Amino acid sequence: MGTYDRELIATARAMVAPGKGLLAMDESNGTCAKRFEKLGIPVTIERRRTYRELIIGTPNLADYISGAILYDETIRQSSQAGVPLVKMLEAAGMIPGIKLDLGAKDLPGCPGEKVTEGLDGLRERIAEYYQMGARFAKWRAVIAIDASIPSDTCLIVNAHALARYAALCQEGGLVPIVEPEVLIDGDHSIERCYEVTDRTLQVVFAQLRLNRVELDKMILKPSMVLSGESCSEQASVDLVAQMTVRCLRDNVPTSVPGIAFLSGGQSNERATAHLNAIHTQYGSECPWAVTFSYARAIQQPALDHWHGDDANIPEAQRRLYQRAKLNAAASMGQYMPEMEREMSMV
Ligand code: 5MM
Repeated sequence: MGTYDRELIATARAMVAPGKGLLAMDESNGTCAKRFEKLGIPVTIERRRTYRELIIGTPNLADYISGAILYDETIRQSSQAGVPLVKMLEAAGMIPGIKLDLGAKDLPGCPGEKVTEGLDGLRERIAEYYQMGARFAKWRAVIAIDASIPSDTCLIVNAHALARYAALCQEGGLVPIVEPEVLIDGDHSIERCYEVTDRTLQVVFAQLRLNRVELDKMILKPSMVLSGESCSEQASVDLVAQMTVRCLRDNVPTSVPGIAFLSGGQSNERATAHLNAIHTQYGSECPWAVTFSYARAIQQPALDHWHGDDANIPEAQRRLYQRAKLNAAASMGQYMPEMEREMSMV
């Protein structure tokens, strides 16, 4: 038994507890800047702190959110009242998580492809974040689709990094979220997305095994199998659910306790409807807990409403809570599109 075995199993189970999902709020400063600039919100450390406090301080968010993925800056910040944000999360009943990757950088020799960096010094960083209260972590690899990519080079180096990260997390007491994101960008068909996602997951699980990652102590955060964003023929909700579940069943061992999808540029409503269809149509084929780990598809209505104006915080929080509630309903196959209308009328 490893030092943290029992704790890792308990944390992984709690992350995908029935009726709950994860909230990704780990935007790096660059991504956060792009989202703030679009709305004319000043890109300052103080505005980022206020926004993150708005999210964490949303009343009763733990009804539907098991844990939140933080960015390095956020895990070190305190509320306006001086309470560390990580303590606020814990007190509200949510598990603190931390983004460990340092971003996707150009992959030499492979035009248009990226490799995620951050392995150097990772053991020491994990020890520090564990001390600060983090109990799980996230590392995102990005896989782009084009006629000639992804290359095997891109798939292998990214999967290797994911596996090295995951093994270090388990050694240091953090449940690794393994996130291989096949990007929605492009005009590819859903069949092509299936082919790439299938190959990606094959390579990822081969590397996880090679690096002795214990599959019962991790969470997989995949993208759904979707038509490319600019493909003229967009797959139906049912086809997305069907092909996504088929791809996962073909590749994800039953020992993995949970799958928590990313939203990956889908509209809020589509991300919720797809998760719901996975449960209502194909739930009996899923041996793992299946839920969400959305960033944009939960946060966007709140960010749009807040708009940097603190007078808007209570309504922004209500919108965040409602989006979390709808996704939690979808994670149990209990979402209905009419609930969207009810949400906007409250
Ligand atoms: C919050 O976005 C995360 C990536 O941020 P950086 O690119 O700035 O590092 C991202 O990893 C996110 O956690 C997941 O992709 C899920 O987010 P979406 O918006 O796809 O649900």
